[in-house]
Amino acid sequence: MDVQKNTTIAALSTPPGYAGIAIIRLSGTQALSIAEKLTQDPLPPRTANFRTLYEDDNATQIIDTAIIIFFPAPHSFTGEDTVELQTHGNPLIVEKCLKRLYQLGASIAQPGEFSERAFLNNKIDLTQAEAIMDLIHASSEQSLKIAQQSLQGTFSIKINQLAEKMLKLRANIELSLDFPDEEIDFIDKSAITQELNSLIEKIQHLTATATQGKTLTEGINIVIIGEPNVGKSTLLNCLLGEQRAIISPTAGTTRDLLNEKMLLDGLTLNITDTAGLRESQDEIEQEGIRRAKQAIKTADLILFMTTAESPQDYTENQTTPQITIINKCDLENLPPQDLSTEQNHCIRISAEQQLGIDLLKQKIKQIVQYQPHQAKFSARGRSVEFLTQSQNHLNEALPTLQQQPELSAESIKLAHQSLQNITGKIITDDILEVIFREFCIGK
Ligand SMILES: Nc1nc2c(ncn2[C@@H]2O[C@H](COP(=O)(O)OP(=O)(O)OP(=O)(O)O)[C@@H](O)[C@H]2O)c(=O)[nH]1
Ligand SMILES: [Mg+2]
Repeated sequence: MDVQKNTTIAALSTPPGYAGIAIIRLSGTQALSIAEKLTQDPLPPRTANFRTLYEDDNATQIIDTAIIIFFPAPHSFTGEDTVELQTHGNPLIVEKCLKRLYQLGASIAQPGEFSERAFLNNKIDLTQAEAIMDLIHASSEQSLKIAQQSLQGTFSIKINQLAEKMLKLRANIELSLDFPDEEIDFIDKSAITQELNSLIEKIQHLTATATQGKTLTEGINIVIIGEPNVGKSTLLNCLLGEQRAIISPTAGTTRDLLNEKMLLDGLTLNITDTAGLRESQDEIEQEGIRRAKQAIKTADLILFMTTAESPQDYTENQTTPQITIINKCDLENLPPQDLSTEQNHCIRISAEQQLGIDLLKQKIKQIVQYQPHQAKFSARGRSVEFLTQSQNHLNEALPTLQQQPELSAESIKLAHQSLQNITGKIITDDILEVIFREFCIGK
């Protein structure tokens, strides 16, 4: 871990730019002494201290006046001594102030380093750290609400309760291994089987709830693909309700990937419009097609577009859910319609005339099984993967329980470890690095 606990970090925590105030945060063992050198005046704790900030040791050059609050460890966000400086919101003042803080011994904070320190000092666990990010970036009422829940620990509590039950169950099984020949049956095997089944049921339920939380928190990645000129960009514009992409009757108009977000009943759709797929000699278009194929790989849902005049199939994708969209129904005088079968999702629309768009939206919600009321807390894909992994280990524990209980105990141990990855009780430095560096500076 590159976080050295003895360093004191400083960064602007409010957005850069012009504003009423700007908040600069300092955290670490030197936070107070550095801040007192900046003000040349003592700073009593937990008080709104009105002070002058100086550029030099002689207190001749004034940077600004500010409200300064000192939060002594461990009662601060990071768990370390923390000082918050509320200066006037001018980027020049902020720059001068930070420059002076760095001169006095503070280091430049990495993105997410304040939250990382809060995690390392056990002020929050990993799901709560992620919830802070989700809270800041929530784009709908519902996603805001569930991020608040996770920040307050709703998700962590459920994980910890399950983890506790797993530990107990494993201990019971191991107890039976230690006394195999005892007359007293230390464990009632049927009770243990029952307990394991109940755990499996609970984890299934939690995975389902977490998946809803993940869908609401992260949104879903939708990629629009198809041959040139079928109306992909027209559909993007129609969904967004604005003329975002260039539309033209010339085949091969779009080359770059166009990413846009929209909300569908509180659900964030990250939509990508792509270059039309065809054999091309044009180098730029070839690159566009390469990028389109790359985007397909990370999609949660593919919208394959074709036309009512000559409907085509797209069978290259076998893994990601797909909706075939038959566009330009107006040209054939056909009504918009849901043409889905058991095997295929298919909607006929006219993107230009805006016909059938609601059918498409319904279909999207159906495919991602969007049930916002079932989302109780925010969650990340990472957590859902570990929950699934944990569930798989529990399932493995069931068949061996009677004959080889030691194998069951081992599977339950692995299931327990998967859960600990979610809250960060076991975590490697490189994973932490990935999680926290996605935060913004000053958070
Ligand atoms: N009649 C009719 N025309 C449409 C419809 N949707 C799109 N078009 C027209 O089809 C042409 C191509 O539309 P685009 O949205 O640029 O198609 P695209 O699939 O993005 O094409 P590329 O970017 O070249 O791959 C334009 O002239 C649109 O006005 C539709 O529903 N009905
Ligand atoms: Mg286009």
